[in-house]
Amino acid sequence: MDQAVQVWREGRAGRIRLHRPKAFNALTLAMLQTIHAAVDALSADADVHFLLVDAPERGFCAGGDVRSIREGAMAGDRDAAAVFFSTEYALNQAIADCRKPFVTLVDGVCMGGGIGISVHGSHRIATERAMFAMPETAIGLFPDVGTSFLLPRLPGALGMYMGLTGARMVGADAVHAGLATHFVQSENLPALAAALVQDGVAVIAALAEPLPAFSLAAARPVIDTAFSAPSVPEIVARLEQGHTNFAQETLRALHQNSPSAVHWTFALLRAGAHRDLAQALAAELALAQRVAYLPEFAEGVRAVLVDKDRTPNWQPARLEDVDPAAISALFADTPQ
Ligand code: QUE
Repeated sequence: MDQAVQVWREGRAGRIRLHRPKAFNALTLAMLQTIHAAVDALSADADVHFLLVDAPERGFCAGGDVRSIREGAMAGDRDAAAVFFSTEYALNQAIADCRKPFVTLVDGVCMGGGIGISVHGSHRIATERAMFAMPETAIGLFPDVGTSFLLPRLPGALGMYMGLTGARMVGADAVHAGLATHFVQSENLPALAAALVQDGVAVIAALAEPLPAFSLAAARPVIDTAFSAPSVPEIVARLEQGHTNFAQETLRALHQNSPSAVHWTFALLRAGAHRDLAQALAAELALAQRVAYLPEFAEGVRAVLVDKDRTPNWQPARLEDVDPAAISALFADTPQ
């Protein structure tokens, strides 16, 4: 068994613990396979009332093992992306289909693949240290793991805002945004976990704490106006008219990400509003098999995770220079 994932039964809980601390629990192919087998086995175990996923040493999970996908793609392995992403998305669907309560304790970074392990479950408990984000446009990829279904269903235009900019939802903001379902202080998480194991998921509602205000409440009008625009240039135009500090910071964030990735993410999230989860995952898989072999993805992972210079050489370098026909062509073999 894969040592980066621990699986055991405890009281009423079927427990799954992520344990690859040196990489912020980024999900390897072997981890995905182990988690999926555990979800199947615990779901079928009559003594297990609910599943409980946590990662106490590292908060939660930084994403997928995109470094190894990049290496596979650069080595000419035509199946690298298909094998990894089809395994990951099948797990996301299995979590959504799980007939028992599926509880995640998020006490730190929860990005990309980590969101795919949490948001499709029934109970997502965030502490003030929880940090939810879909930052894939920063590495020349796109929001996947079913978030092309999820993000369009968040309040207002928060999902398009998160998907294009990579904006983080910290602590209670994750609950306001619809990513998490309950909030507790980090110091109370061990007591909540102990009560959960002993008494089951009813304790979550009893021990959840009052929700602090949404830190983005004042920015919602700007977010909703700009990110509901019918095109990327129109989003930029509306932010430029915004003049607030928030609008200017959002523009800066948008311009740091891969311009091509911003465009293909916009198209994916627009279409995702009309898909169910299975259709969204199928569309993501088709797109991932294209995007993982583009220079943009290799360059983004290089700049953020390999060389860590955070100065990617995007091509084209500006949003207005992205060719709409090149973006459309990426969706040529996307189902529905
Ligand atoms: C976008 C991403 C990821 C990211 C950063 C982004 C991602 C991912 C990691 C990551 C972080 C720390 C690690 C690691 C991976 O960072 O998917 O192995 O130690 O896994 O901007 O999509």
